[in-house]
Amino acid sequence: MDLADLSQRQKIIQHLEREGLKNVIFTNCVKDENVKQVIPAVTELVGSSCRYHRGENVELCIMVVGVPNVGKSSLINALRRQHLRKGKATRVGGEPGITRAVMSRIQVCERPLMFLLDTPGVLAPRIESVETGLKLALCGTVLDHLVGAESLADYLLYTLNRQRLFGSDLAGWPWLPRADGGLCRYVQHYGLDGACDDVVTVLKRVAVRLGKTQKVKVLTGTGDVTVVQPDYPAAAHDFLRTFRRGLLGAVMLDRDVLQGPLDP
Ligand SMILES: Nc1nc2c(ncn2[C@@H]2O[C@H](COP(=O)(O)OP(=O)(O)OP(=O)(O)O)[C@@H](O)[C@H]2O)c(=O)[nH]1
Ligand SMILES: [Mg+2]
Repeated sequence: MDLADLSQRQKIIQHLEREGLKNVIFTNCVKDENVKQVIPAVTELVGSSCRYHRGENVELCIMVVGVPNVGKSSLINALRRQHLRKGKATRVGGEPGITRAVMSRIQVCERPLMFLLDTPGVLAPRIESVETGLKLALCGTVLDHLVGAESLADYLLYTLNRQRLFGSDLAGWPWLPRADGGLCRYVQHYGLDGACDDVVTVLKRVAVRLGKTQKVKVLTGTGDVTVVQPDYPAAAHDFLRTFRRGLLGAVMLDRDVLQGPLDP
């Protein structure tokens, strides 16, 4: 909830309900926001399901499932912090594939006695479209080098521009209504002159600003010449990392998927 733009919260919930997903709780597992709502909601759901009456065992054992790198292990650790005042029980990390096997059950609550099973992230065997794949990759569900950091940076720039989240009064397209409320977006963050839809130009500026340049020897007819080139891969990685840390502001990648008119 701290990284996604939830201004269309109701539309998101309606969309998920149409897909058969109910009881949505938006959480921030780093700052433990809304995490306390999870156990009462789960207890209520299990209690009201017919499977609950199978035996006399009162303890609950729940499995946490989801795409890679979405925060499954962080949720388990956050629940332990909140309900048991205990530290980390499962490893978390900023790339997919941190949890590699179904782990032994971890206690997250005393009353009701609840255990959670951490599981490795899973993706659907077939991703419906290239764009869905790019969105998933942008969220770090696959390793960046499998898609290519520069291609991902290009898609990120396209998304930010399409949603008009460039964030500067000097932005190159002043005739478009602003959607970002003046937040610090990529134009300010990297000190650009304005919005730009050419990823090479943006990455060049990012590289120069970060001092990520490399000296390359170029063979010419009159001998070797050393030229300074922007380090495009390093700039692309920085652009992606900055976006994933929320420093370019909250973004809702699935904005185009929501039905009905959007608020400006
Ligand atoms: N900003 C933010 N970052 C989060 C949140 N939850 C988790 N993270 C970060 O997301 C990254 C992935 O978290 P994990 O808990 O390892 O994700 P996972 O789903 O267990 O990942 P796998 O085990 O690889 O499938 C880590 O860098 C976490 O710190 C959140 O609510 N907000
Ligand atoms: Mg994990």
